[in-house]
Amino acid sequence: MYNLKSFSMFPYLLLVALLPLSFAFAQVPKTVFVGADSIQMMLIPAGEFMMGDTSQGDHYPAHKVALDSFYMCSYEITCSQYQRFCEETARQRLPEFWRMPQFHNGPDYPRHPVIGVSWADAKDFAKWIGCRLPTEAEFEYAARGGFAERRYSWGDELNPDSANYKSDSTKVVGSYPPNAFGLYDMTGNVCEWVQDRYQDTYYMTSSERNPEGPESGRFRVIRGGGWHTGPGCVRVFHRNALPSNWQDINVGFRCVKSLSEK
Ligand SMILES: [Ca+2]
Repeated sequence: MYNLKSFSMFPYLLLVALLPLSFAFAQVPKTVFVGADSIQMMLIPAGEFMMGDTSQGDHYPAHKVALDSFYMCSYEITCSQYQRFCEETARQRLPEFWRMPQFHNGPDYPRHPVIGVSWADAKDFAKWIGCRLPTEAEFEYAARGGFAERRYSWGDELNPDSANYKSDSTKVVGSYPPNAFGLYDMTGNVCEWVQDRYQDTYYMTSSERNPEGPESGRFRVIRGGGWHTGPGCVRVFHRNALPSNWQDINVGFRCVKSLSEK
């Protein structure tokens, strides 16, 4: 039974109980750097959002998803970062379209996003820097930048000044303004491989918490639209997919890291 003395102690006990929790959050930096090239990653806070859209398509139905916090690369992985990976791991296979100037891919374009990499290439790079590919849900949540029910990362109107799409080539990463999470080119420049397999009806059965995609399927999801895609593909909920061994002029990637991963 509580007496007056124990009741008066309650605020102090609560403070003592919460201190470790607040201390833990205070220790989480907003920005971290990974790999030999000190690749910048931003903290994406845990939260819930409505994934998908109410219109017809494989992005239907819109459904609630809850995600844990994670770090995500501020920029798409560049040619120079991928070249270093190939050199330091003695990788036998370079990307497709490497040293082809018309695609701005290779050592002459160090700050352009690397293209011509397969899903496995992207996954290997991510592992090399102690990271992984984002899940499809993590990508859409991060691309929305905390904004719900928007058609594009920047709002509801298509704006060619906000992203590189339907153009002649990739551009130097970060050429357009970042979104509200401090991430660049989540829309456009290159489509980006994510971890999940593709299934057009997956949203009908997707789990609500930290979904990781269907368990089978030959195709892997690509997200965000790229320089070589039209306006429909830059919608923030738009889904697309390719065979996992495909190497494309319009597809690159970026990485994420869970807070629990060292
Ligand atoms: Ca992109």
